[in-house]
Order: sequence, then structure tokens, then C-alpha cells
Amino acid sequence: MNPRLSLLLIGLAGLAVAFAPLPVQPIAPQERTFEIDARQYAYSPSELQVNHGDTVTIQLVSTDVVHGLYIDGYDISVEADPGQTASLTFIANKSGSFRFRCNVTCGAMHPFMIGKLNVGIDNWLYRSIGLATLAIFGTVISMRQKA
Ligand SMILES: [Cu+2]
Repeated sequence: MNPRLSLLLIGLAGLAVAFAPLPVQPIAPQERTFEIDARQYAYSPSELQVNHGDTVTIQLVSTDVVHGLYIDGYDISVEADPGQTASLTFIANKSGSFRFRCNVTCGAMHPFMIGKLNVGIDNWLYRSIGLATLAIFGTVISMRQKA
């Protein structure tokens, strides 16, 4: 095959891998419960991964002072008193990455008390593997062309 044509095809394949919508996978919504420890000034865990449609329960446990957890985009929040557990349940019906943060002023570093809620399938991993593979093909082809 003409090497230029091959490179063009690889370029097109790259675009497809990067931007084509993935087929919607039939994942049945689940109920998920996360226990998140809140302390000055971090959440643990600080990143949650759920699928679209899941019913998510967050049990916020405060280990020092009063902390809150507010999820951007969903506009919901919960507050936990010291040593107490507070619970928040919602349906993850919006896809994407949402930041959650403390909405109770808990100290000097309070604005940095943040975490992330990922709703949906983690596409980026697969897409980057696909792109890396194509990049290797492209390199091999252009090297052959020069040889
Ligand atoms: Cu805070």
C-alpha cells in the first residue's frame, strides 16, 4: 500500500479512536456505597468511580471537625459532625467528572479540600491505549518509508 495512504488511514483511525462515541454498554444500574473519611484537609478516598444510573450512597465520616461534601453539577451536599457519619444518596444521572468539595469552612486549607466523582465508563484509558498503538504503527510506517 502507498505509505502516504497508510499514514492517512492511521490518522483517520486515530481520530475515530479519540472522538467516536463508544457503543453504549448495557450496564445494569447498581447500588453503590462509599465510605469517605473527611479530615483536615482531605477526603479519603478522594476519587469515586460509578456508572451512569447507579444509585450512589456516600457515607461521610468526619474524623476531626465538622466537614461537608458538596458535589458540583449535582448541587447536593451533606454535612458530618465530628465523629459522626452522615449519609447522602442520589442517582448518578449525569455523566462526566464532577468535583466535590467541603462546603463547611473547616480551617485555613479548607478551599483545597476537594475530590472527584466520575460518572460513566472510564473511556480515556482505552482511547489512550488505542492512540498509542496507532502512533507506533505510524512511526514504523514512516521509518520504513525513509529506509
Ligand atoms: Cu472545609
